[in-house]
Amino acid sequence: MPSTVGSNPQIALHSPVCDALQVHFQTVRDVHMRELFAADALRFERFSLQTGDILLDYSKNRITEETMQLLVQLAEVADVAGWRNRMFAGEKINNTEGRAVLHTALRNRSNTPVMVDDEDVMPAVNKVLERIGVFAEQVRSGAWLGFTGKPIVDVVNIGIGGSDLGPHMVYQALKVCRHPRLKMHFISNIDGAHVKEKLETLDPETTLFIVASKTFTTQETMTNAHYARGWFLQHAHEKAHIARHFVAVSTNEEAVTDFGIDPGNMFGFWDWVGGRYSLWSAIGLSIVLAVGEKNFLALLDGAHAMDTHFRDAPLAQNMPVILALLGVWYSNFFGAESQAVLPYDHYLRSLPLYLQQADMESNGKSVDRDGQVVDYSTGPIIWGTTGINGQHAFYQLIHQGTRLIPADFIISVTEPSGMQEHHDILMANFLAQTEALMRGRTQQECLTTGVTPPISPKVFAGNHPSNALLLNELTPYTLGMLIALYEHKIFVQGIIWNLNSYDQWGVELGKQLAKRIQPELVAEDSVKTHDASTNGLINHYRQLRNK
Ligand code: G6Q
Repeated sequence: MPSTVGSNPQIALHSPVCDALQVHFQTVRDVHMRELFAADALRFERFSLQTGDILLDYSKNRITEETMQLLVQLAEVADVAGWRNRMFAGEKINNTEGRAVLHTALRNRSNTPVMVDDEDVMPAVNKVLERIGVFAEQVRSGAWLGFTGKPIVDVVNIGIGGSDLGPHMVYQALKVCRHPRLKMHFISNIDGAHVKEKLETLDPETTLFIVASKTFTTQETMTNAHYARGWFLQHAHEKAHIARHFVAVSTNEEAVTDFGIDPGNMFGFWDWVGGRYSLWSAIGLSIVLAVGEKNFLALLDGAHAMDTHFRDAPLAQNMPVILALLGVWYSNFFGAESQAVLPYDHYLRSLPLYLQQADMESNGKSVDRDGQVVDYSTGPIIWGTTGINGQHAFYQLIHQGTRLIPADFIISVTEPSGMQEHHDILMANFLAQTEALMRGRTQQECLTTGVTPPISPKVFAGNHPSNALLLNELTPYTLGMLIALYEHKIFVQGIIWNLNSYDQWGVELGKQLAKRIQPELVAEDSVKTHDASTNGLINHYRQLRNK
């Protein structure tokens, strides 16, 4: 909970508005949403918002108008609008790395100049986009031929983290737009089983590899890329053939050249694109290959529409801001520790995984942007899966467990497979769950609806908050809007928590330690340089490995 002891009033969660929210919280915490709905026939109209093709219903939250007013004041105290403008303007808001944060420039479809170090980045953004479009068209049309003169059939994206999760999620989501011949594969894991099993299914004559790595030094990606290169050369023999089968997406031209990829087959991006915000850049090459340039541009258009909404709408009617404030309300006042993401859409099944990285790597921090240890909760644990499967697995705990778990329910109104009856059942479940979470079931209702004894385990407290996000249809455009919505939600929460959401030192430490440990696994002598646990495990592995 927020504390005002030793507080810094510049920080939103130490401000008088936060104290006012704390007082207000005491008046709201025990109010049941049933009462709020009973008292206000217009609650849906009051607490829902449409932007473009996305409807957000946030009326099933434990809020009143006063709650939202105070939360908006919290956003004002944090200067969300000022930081937002600084981000869009290319200021170096990633202070620990001295970088601008400009994934919005990658989808700046209105092409207004965006300046970094006195240079407009838009011409370079557009140039790479154009090169990607030309290359993708060659591969898609069948004009780009492999070393034996056959068109490409399989494309393997080798990347990890931000260079994998976004393109993979979007590829799944846009299945209906996919090219009929090209099949994408995503190799991320350093577990040899992943790359080996995948390559066994592929034909080197018709396979194209995209080595996707911002730094081009990530151990997992480079190890898998070298393995793939070796596998390819076993069949193709001539190094000159690599040019037809390996392309790179990176910011590191030197390392790409050292790997043996022609810089002409490299698609660049910039240090102001964070890994987990990079699917809009050349990292999205696998998406363009799969769904074509037109659909990729529609994805960018959708994200740009959300950027425009986020930049221009007043805070109280701003979808990312509202989602962010609700998250802060539950994290910092109700003490909720996690946030469920529940897509009722088979094609969005990887969205929770994608958002896990986007959110938890951005806001999973306990030192603020001024270097101070925070005394309040920051980023929540993000988890979830497709809602309909979750209903038959973990929803029990959300309904009747002891924890408060706010949940985002996501569905599209139109469904593409022509299976309307299936979709109606899906929609009915979507609605039933949000209603059940909100209403619960009283003892009296159990008695009057013929629930058999014992009654008490069948009583549901209800009052569990949820947001419902309805997309008119899952298209490249609405998907772009949806992803950008969450990106900006994460941004707003980072500002309220006074975090730098754009570095990831927690990721770096593990990378460094693994490099140190790797040679120790094959060391002659017993390893003694770590703590007893790590030494014990290393030595256990050494002994068994050497057998
Ligand atoms: C994302 C993170 C991390 C990164 C991977 C891959 O924001 O920084 O997930 O994307 O570690 O890094 P490379 O693209 O440099 O290989």
